[in-house]
Amino acid sequence: MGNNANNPFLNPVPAVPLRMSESTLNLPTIQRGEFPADFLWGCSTASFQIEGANQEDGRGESIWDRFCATPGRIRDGSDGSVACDHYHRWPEDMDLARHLGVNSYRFSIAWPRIFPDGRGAQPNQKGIDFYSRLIDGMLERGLQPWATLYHWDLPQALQYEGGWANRATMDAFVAYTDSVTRRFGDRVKHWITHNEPWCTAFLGHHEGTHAPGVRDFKTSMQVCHHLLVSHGLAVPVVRSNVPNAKVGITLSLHPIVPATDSAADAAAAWRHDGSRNRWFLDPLYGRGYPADVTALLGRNAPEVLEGDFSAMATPTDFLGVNYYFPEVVTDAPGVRPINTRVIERANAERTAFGWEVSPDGMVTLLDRIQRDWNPNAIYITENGSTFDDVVLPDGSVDDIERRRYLVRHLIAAREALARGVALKGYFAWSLLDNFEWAEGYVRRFGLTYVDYATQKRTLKASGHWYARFLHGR
Ligand code: IFM
Repeated sequence: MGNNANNPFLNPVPAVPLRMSESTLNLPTIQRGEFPADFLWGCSTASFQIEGANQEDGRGESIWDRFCATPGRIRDGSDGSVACDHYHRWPEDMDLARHLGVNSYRFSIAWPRIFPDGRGAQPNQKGIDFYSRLIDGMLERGLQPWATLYHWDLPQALQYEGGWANRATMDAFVAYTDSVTRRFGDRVKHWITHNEPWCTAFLGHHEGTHAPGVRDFKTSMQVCHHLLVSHGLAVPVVRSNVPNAKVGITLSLHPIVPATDSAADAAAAWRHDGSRNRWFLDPLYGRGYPADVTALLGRNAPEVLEGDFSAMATPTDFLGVNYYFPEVVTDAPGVRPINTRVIERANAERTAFGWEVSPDGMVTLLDRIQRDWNPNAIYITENGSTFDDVVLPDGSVDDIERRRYLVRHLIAAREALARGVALKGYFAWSLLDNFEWAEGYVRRFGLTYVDYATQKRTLKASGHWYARFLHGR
């Protein structure tokens, strides 16, 4: 176990006096006991966002290292070279997770630590050793490991060959999957192939605001296709290497709301839903791409080879849903690619990112997923918020808004269960403040405040609340 001696908030779970009482905050009450006994409680992170040590122990360069090194790409000019220094401080971080009372922990494996050049006959042993220690550390603390295979840090060597636009990257992904599931499958039973392929495809290859910074719509559609096919190709590999495996994919999904009652906005909302939600869920659940969206795409539709649709539809054990916000959509003729525009609903509550806060939207979304695609099991694999945290003179962080956000979304989860959604677990994003991609370290999503100058971790009031909730107080 890590060194707990200097960790004032560890052991026992503190009855921290809150600066504002729950009644002052007008928070509805919710208790862990209102959820099924086998409901999974967790928190999530991702390799590039927390690990640092990007040149240590043979790790290869990733597309995000390259992207960060390109001037103007990251808002505060930062990079992931140190991040939360989790590569060295992971025991302390796993102690934190255990302290919260979660029974599962979602992390991702950095492909360039395993195959520095993207592929090879043998994996990098030091990379394997790191994750092996980390996984053992989780198990020692009673945390069920949930591993994501791809959370955006593609080896740069593969990008030189075209990255996800090249079908050969799918084969490299399957080989990497084979390698890590052979080595960790004795201890890790829960595997997520991809995290949020929409972001990799469209932020990375259409808008160019994420690595690798490509701006070409047709390419983004092909990348999206290869991500979904590679998911399907990886699933049987996981199953063959991992006894009793549970495999799924995590999507970023949104309830889509028409801006007005007009028929034009309703049609726009349906088109937008097609590109955001149905484009992913339909092929994963065996229906191929939605015909209305394919028609709209015209020459930008991806090239689909024989066998791709059946690969994409490989049955999974669960669907991971990352829920953050609804999208309000208006008809916008001439706005490429599908004549829609996302607008901001007047007077809506928002996080510091500008994302609308809508716990009801989570209920609507989960209900709709269950009705339209009927997954065996759904896990909220991410849900969380960023606000401008202030460290008070006594060193504490009283993040009232994040606490409210968390409570209200857990109430939404309870409501979804009551409506019959097969919701099996909830992972808060994130255990720690971390590197928020193009926003650098400006945005903080953690239940734990990280002082990046000293690497000191301080549980925020939201984290204290989650711990009390999970410990049944
Ligand atoms: O930080 C990200 C995470 O990597 C993917 N899902 C959304 C989070 C917040 O933007």
